[in-house]
Amino acid sequence: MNSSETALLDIDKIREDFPILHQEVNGRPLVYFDNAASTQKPKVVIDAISDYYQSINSNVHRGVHHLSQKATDAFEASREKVRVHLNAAEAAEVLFTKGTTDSINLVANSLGQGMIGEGDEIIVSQLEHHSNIVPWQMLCERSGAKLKVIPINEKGELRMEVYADLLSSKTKLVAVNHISNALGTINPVKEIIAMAHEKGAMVLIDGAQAVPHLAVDVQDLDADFYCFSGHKIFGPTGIGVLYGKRHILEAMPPYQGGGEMIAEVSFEKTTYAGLPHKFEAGTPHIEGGIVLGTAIDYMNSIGLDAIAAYEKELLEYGTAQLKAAFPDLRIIGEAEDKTSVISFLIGAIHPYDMGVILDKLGIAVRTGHHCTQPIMQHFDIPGTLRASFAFYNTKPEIDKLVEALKKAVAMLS
Ligand code: 7TS
Repeated sequence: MNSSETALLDIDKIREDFPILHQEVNGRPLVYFDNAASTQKPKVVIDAISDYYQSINSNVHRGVHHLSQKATDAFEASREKVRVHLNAAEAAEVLFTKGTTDSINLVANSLGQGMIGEGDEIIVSQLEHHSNIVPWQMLCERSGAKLKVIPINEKGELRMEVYADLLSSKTKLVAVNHISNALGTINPVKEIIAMAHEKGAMVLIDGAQAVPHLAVDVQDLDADFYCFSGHKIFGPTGIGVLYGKRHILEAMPPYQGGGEMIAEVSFEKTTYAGLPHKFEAGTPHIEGGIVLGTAIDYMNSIGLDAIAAYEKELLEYGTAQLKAAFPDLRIIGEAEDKTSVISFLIGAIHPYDMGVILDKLGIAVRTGHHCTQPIMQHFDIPGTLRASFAFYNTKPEIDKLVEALKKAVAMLS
């Protein structure tokens, strides 16, 4: 077993699947630690995009001809793959969207047409990405509903006792993430959902950071809505998923009008298509939808349990190495239950300055507020340096990060 191989996964073999990883940046081998922002794509995914255009490219759902039927079959087969992956009860509950942001906006806009109004309350948390805050603020502005916020503790965990107090018969919807992109905190979403349901509220789970790292079962969670983005699970950009329970989606008015989402159109009256098409107006991202299925197959070929176990190893190793190397290290987000994200600061050095030097040394990390300004406000910091690991990352890469940080600290102190 060589240095980058573990008992769990053959990392060298996995890395061969990702062509982009084998390049130099500023004369150094690339170390890609910005996986929470977007993951790299395996060759099977890249090839599947090209195969689509070389063999079956055609518009879906409308044509009687051979190519259209092929494309439609592949698109719908992929919807079924997503259904299985999330353990949804039926494929019609799986809507293709542009991504997590689009999924949340769909729900907010649709519920805003009469299903949430004056006097109602929506609960989000302080751990949310802006895309799970702003659409709800906009809905509140339009509808007169009120936004309530679950605060966090010093470890970056949700304060569940405050959540219990915020819930009431006025709560119509709770919208929280499964895993925080900025801190890696894994939230107790099953408990959050059960508590909301006791008050008769619906729950939307933003799973953008969960689906890349762990197995999700929407029926076991009893989530009313669950969403994620293709580009964060080793698939294409511009495609994502909104899962919703059938009876709720059926009660919701359509979000956008156009082709595909109708049953019959006349100037007197238009009737809408059934699920999932009611929420998929216009030509969808066809190859994105199809290749999302390829990405899911790829993740499953490695194994979600093995991925989670190996990433935990990376998280523990990275945390220990950083702590050992820098006495004035401050890790932001030390939840008991977290994924492979390390957000940190060293001394008084600005994260941006450090990020620029790391880039010169071939290391890609994210610096800033990570679209989670309320978290930064809580910790009273401008932002963090964030290293986020995927299963193709290695311990020797973490060693390189530590060495590069030592150089950066020497230059900037
Ligand atoms: N929710 C969470 C928890 C996220 O991490 C992100 C993106 C989004 C929603 C929005 O996803 P999108 O695909 O619709 O853009 N997170 C990040 C990040 O951490 N750095 O860049 C994007």
